[in-house]
Amino acid sequence: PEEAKRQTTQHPLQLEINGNTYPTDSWTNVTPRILSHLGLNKHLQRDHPLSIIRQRIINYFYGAYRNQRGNPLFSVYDKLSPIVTVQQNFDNLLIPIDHVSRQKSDCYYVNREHLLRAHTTAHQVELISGGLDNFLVVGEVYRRDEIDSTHYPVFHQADAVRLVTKDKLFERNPGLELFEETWSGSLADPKRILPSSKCMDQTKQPCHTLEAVKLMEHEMKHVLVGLTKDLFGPRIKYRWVDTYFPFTQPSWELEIYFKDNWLEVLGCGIMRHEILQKAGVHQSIGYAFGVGLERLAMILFDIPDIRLFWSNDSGFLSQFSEQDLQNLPKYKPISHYPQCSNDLSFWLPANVEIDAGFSANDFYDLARTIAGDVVEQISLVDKFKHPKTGKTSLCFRIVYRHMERTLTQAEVNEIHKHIADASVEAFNVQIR
Ligand code: FA5
Ligand code: MG
Repeated sequence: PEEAKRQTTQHPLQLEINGNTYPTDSWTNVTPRILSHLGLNKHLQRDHPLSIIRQRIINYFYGAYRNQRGNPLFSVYDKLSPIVTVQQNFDNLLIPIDHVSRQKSDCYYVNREHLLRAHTTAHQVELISGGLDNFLVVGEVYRRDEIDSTHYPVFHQADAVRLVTKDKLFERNPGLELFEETWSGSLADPKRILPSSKCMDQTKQPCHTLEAVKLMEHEMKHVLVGLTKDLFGPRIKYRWVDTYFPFTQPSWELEIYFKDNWLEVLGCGIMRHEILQKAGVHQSIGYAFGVGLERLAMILFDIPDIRLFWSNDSGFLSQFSEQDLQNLPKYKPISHYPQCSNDLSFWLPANVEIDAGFSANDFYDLARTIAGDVVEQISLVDKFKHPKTGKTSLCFRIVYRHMERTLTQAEVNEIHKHIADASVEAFNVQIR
């Protein structure tokens, strides 16, 4: 009975995640529901709006920064495991030991050492230590939060880091320096994580020269405004707001005017030099930013509710396509009445094949003509050629949904039968 009670009221003694075993402890607060999001990779799912946003951001950076040979400067990491250490998520980024973002009430902890990353910035130091100087990290992040139209406990971020050396930054002004002459080169021990000073300080870090910081700030803001205009068009209304992050100084947020409100879409700043030093970089200055993909996608596609990004409803998913990334349609609200899906299989006449005597579009038109708007979506789910007769068989999945009420299965069956009959009539097919 003790064991049964422990299992229902507490966590198991250990958690098995992605093939790794983690002992649980008093910090463990991940739930099976939250863990079920691991590996869903919505940002990599073909035609998903988050994947479209990911590709638009990556393509923009590929275009904005090229090396002398014309190749993209940035590399992309979009499959890193979301299970990170407290050191990666907080300590490495100089997040004060008493910072609210570390609390159990704000994060999903696997145990006192490991958590589901609360931001993609968690990977910054390991990638810089590995020698990278221009990179993007894309992935889902986990934060304990309410579930409403703009908040969901799992959402996606893209983080970027760009490091530049003195020679590169001052190409046109040789002789200028990145670091103040008076600066000794040593900073407070980055391993000592101090309690927060809780103040927003927009002045430059003491180690940097003003010229270096101003040039980096200018380049970063220019690129981020460029991204914003690439996504939302040249007339988009935006503003920069001073802010505080423990890992950047100075720091800003970019807000975009959307539906009569200013919506914060990203945080950014000049990277704290202690972080670079700890990662083995001593002769560069860097900028970094982190952007929320859902926020961008909601603006870009006019998606009203953040929960829709997790929907498997084909009425939602079928509206987006990565065929033409530059020409993206606005989202059309789907009704909330349930879907009903019926398959229709038939043999094409002898010697007729798809795109040779029969076109799927003709079938779609016919179905629409017969059934009207209760047809939400049709897809060709199977096609094969009979080895003996040489005839082609097609199977179409038709998803029905009424905009104003729940359709009964009997009603759907009747409409479906009409479509089948009309297909026999129009295309001389044989229903299977
Ligand atoms: C961060 O997460 C920082 N790591 C960003 C950063 C990176 C700053 C590198 C400087 C350098 P913040 O918590 O503000 O910052 O989140 C960044 C973005 O994620 C927000 O601007 C917003 O677009 C998105 N975001 C934050 N919380 C949510 C949420 N609950 N739901 C949806 N999107 C969110
Ligand atoms: Mg913020």
